[in-house]
Amino acid sequence: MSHLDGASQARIRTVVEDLEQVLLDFIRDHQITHAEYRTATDLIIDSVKSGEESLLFDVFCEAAATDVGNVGRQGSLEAIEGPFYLPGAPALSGPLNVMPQRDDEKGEPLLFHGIVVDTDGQPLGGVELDLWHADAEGLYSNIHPNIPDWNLRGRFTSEDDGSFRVLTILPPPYEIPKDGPTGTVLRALGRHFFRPAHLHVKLRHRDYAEMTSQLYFRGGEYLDADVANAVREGLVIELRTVDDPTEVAERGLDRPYVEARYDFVLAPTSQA
Ligand code: MBD
Ligand code: FE
Repeated sequence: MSHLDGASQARIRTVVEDLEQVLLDFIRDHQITHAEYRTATDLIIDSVKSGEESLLFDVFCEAAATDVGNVGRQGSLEAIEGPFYLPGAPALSGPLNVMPQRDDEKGEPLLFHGIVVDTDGQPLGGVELDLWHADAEGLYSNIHPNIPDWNLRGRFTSEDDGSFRVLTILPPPYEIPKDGPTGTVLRALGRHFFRPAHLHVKLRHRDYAEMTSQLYFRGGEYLDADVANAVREGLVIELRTVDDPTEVAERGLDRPYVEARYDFVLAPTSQA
């Protein structure tokens, strides 16, 4: 088993040889010295070893790759996964799924709901939604310290009518780790470190292509200035504040919350 299993020999030759040529031209065009070359490779190695995972590349490049995949796509838009997805999040039980959280989890309650359909608009039950996002401090469990494992990470399933509902908290705009190598690069470029508030979600069903989305909130800070340049119009959802006591009580909640809806379209495996 190698990383390149599944890629055709022709494709590998085409893209790897072109990448090689681009980098060689780059080195000559900019007269990159050996010291600069080694600085770059050390920085890349450090960014991985220091636990930033793919952060450096995800901030600079991942959105371009998802844009390529979205051209002509039949399912909902895909979005960047970012560096902090982890498989194996706790399975929640519906119909109102509650994300794993601390007793005193900070942040406004968020009810995120919608339906999952196929490309003909038929509701799809049994779709696994794998949701993960930052806490009110902008930190991710299992990545940043002093957070219970799997906090604000959970998997749940759409109902027979395609609907899903999950109760969590509204994440804030997120400052990416700025004390590591990626931060060093961004600082040197004079850029800030913020991403707009977002939810990450993957959807899976045996008969459909797995997809990765990321949703942002209308009116939020940094929508136009995402350090990862990954916001796309179709990924921005509306937030509605629910503070009518009757409506709050009907939901079984004890304080005002915000609600957001997004409907997903899954594409068949062969023609995502
Ligand atoms: C994130 O949460 C994220 O989504 C990206 C792209 C980069 C860093 C942290
Ligand atoms: Fe994120």
